[in-house]
Order: sequence, then structure tokens, then C-alpha cells
Amino acid sequence: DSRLALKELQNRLVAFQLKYQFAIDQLETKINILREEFEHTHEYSPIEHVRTRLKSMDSLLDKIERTGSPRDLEQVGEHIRDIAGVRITCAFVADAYWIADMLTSQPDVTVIEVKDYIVEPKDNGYQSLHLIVQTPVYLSDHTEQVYVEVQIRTIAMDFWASLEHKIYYKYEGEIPERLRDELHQAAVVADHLDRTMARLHDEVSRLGGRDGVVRHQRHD
Ligand code: 0O2
Repeated sequence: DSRLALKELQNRLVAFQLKYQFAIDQLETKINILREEFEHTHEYSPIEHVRTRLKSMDSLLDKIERTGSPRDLEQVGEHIRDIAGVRITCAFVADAYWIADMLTSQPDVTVIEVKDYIVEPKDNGYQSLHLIVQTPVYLSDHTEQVYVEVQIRTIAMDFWASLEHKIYYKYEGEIPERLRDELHQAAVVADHLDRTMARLHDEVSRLGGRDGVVRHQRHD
């Protein structure tokens, strides 16, 4: 009977994880449609790449412990809203907001929370636009609204965040001050790069040409 109980628990856990995977798949499809449609009409895409992740059982258990979340599966789903994660990388800051608008204006994407770390970077310099959304997952006998954390950032922000993440784990959260200062400085440089690229892009787009692409006349 204890084996039966374990089997039952295993089934519930797999079903729990599956619904988050379905929500990820659904959002990923939405993003790919936006990307392909944009590429078709503009021969350029504001979406550079999309990465998804389902929180592993280990890091979910860590977070349950760290946050003092209730143990009940249903309540875990209410408390921990980044079990499903989608990260979108784009070229320019304006694209990040454009993608967020396109996604959240879809009728089956409900915005629960927005954290704009682009307008207000974290103390360590971290920048990114975070959305917690809910999307319906249509199962055989019922529909569930599932939370997904969507992170949208530029290539420069992503470059910075991946290195910072590695360093953070290497030092188990206690990054030495010198490294922290250098990381902060690097975040300022990344922000400067984003602004410069946006300005150059605007300038070239204003010059005209198809989709802002200036075709140079060759004189040789
Ligand atoms: P992983 O491995 O990427 O999943 P919390 O989710 O409780 O940690 P909060 O305030 O609810 O924090 O969410 P928040 O601030 O929106 O950030 C959650 C996620 O954003 C993190 O998930 C990271 O992916 C990313 N993030 C936030 N702050 C930083 C930062 O300073 N540096 C980097 N590199 N990433 C950051 P996880 O679960 O921590 O990590």
C-alpha cells in the first residue's frame, strides 16, 4: 500500500510538472509566431532568441524551503510563480517593451505582475523586464491557469546576467567587494552600449531605405 501511495505521489508530481511544461510550450509557440510573422514582413526580427526552462525539482524544493512556502502542491503553485520560465533576448531595449506589449495584449495572457528592472535596475546593476503572466492550459477534463515568468532583456543585459549568475553561484551569494564593483561597472557599460546601439539604429532608420537598411552605392 505504501508503494501505491508513492506511485500516486509520483503521478501527482509528474502531472504538476507537465502543466508547467505545457504552459511553456504555449508561450513559446506564441513568441515563435510573433517572431516568424515579423521576419516575414520586415526581414528582421526583434527577437534574437528564446530559452525556456522548467524549474528542476531540486531548485523547487530549495525555494519552498527558502521562502517558507506551504508544502501542499496546490499552494506551492500559488506561492512560487517561476516554476515555468521563458527568457527572450532581443537586440534593442525598445524591442523588449514591444515584445511585452504584443504578448500581454493577447486575450489569453493575463498579466499578474510586472517588475521593470530596466527602468529601475537592481542594486548590483541587474537589468531585465520581468512579467509574471498566467496562461490557460487546456487539459482533457478541465482548464488550468498556469503561472509563467517571462524575462525579456537585451543581448547586452543577458551577457551581463549570465556571467553574474555564474559568479554568484561560484561564491554562493557572497561575491567579494572588488568583483561586485567590477560587475556593477560592467552593468553600466552594458547599459551604455544599449543606449549607443539604440541611437545608432534610430539614426540609420531615419535615413530611410527598406526597413531602415541603407543600401550603399559602390563607386569602384
Ligand atoms: P534561475 O536559476 O534563473 O531560475 P525570486 O524568484 O524569489 O528569486 P523574485 O523577487 O520573486 O525573486 O523574482 P525576480 O526578482 O523577478 O527574479 C527572479 C529571477 O530573475 C531569478 O531567478 C533570475 O533568473 C533573475 N534574476 C533576478 N535578479 C538577478 C540578478 O541579480 N542577477 C541575475 N543574474 N539574475 C537575476 P532565480 O530563481 O534566482 O534563478
